Amino acid sequence: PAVAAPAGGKKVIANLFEWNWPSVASECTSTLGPKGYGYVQVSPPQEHVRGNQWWVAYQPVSYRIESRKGTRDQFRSMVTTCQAAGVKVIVDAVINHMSGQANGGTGWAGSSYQHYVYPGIYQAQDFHYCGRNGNDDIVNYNDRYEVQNCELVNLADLKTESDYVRSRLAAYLNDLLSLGVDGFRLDASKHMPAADIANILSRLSRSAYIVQEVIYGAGEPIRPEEYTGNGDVHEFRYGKDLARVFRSERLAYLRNFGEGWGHLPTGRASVFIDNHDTQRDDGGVLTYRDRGIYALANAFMLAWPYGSPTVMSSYTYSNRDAGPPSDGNNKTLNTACYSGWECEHRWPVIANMVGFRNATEGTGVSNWYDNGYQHIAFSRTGKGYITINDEDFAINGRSYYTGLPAGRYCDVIHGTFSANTCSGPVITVDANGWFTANVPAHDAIAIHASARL
Ligand code: ARE
Repeated sequence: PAVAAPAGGKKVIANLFEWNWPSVASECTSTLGPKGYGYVQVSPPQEHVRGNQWWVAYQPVSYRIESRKGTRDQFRSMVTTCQAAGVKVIVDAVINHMSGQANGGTGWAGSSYQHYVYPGIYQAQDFHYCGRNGNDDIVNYNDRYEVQNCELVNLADLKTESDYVRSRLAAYLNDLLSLGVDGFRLDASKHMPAADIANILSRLSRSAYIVQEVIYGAGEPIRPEEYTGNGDVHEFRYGKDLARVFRSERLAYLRNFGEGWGHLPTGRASVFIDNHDTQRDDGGVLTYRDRGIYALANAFMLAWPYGSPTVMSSYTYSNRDAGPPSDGNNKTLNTACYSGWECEHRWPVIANMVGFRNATEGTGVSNWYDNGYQHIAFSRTGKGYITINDEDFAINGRSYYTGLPAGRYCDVIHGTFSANTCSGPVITVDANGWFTANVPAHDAIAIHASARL
């Protein structure tokens, strides 16, 4: 059985895309745990085709937990270390398909394979051959049969309606559960009927957090809502809409962002500013390249009570296919933040706003303010307050009504709160719940109950 939303008070997910297992483990201890991240999402851990492109991970050739990111033992020890640091582990699970290379070969861990033959695992009879488009590839996303029975970019498409395939996929997920993982991102969920996923999940040995990748496409027959019975679903409209608001519309429009914009129900939506696909393939979204505006968009996401937020953490790339920093054998190197790796989850604004999210969990929005354009502010009732000024000019000397208890609060956008001290400016809320401050252009101020001096 699946659980719908990340459980517990710490729900923010850090997606350490393509990090190797030893680096994930040390990040859990040094940063993710201390900063209050509840989960880390890791890239696909199973054996995959060889190559230096990042996307080799999305072409399984066996379910051995051995990849360019590390061995089974390293994976197991990473899970243990993260959990000891209070961080749960979500695995990107590729269960819709196997490899897509026309020719066979030897996988990362030495397993031999051919397209449609994975010895001891799957044979030709375990795949769909949709009989369309000359090469069985998906062309028309407006055709449900084609999307769920043809091949996504030539990837051998598993017959998820078959009992054998379902049991094999459940065995893979159960193996990961036996290594201690807490949840799964189900890759390419749109390409599997929701009922097939439900059947596979019914075979899990214990409950797990589930988030499904079903990209909303205008007019497409397969809709994200079909999958909410299985768990959370990525809400791709969130990052696209938010980018448009920041780039060319008005922050004032955000007062009903989320369900009010036709997005998924808040209790089922997994949200992010960008992910590993949209940062490459979707020119509109905000990414690490947008620097300060990207940080502000993440601050809004973490402050706004809609969905379960994931903070993306990227490696630096200049061409779409390039893999992460690796050695001569394509083994992923240990992460070096700010040198080949962007480490957005460590950016002070983003990392400190995780604490804001945790401190305000379960509270609603009140005291909304906007100037009609790019300056907004709101309370998370009784627990926190944020004002974002994305105007090209500073807004000085304005007073804000927070409704918070009187006190001295750390401005976590400009300072880090630890051991009862604030490394940045302190905001004083008066006995009536007001404070007065200057907010520079394209900047913000945020205060919350867990960072009060
Ligand atoms: C690579 C090569 C291909 C080659 C293939 C097989 O690029 O040329 O044919 O290998 O040899 C990733 C990469 C792919 C890569 C693949 C396998 O992005 O480039 O192919 O791994 O190595 C659709 C799906 C959605 C999917 C996106 C990318 O619905 O599920 O396409 N996203 C996930 C992952 C990807 C991953 C895969 C799935 C495959 O997040 O990283 O691919 O495991 C509209 C529709 C969307 C559609 C979108 C793009 O918006 O609404 O549903 O998304 O168009 O087509």
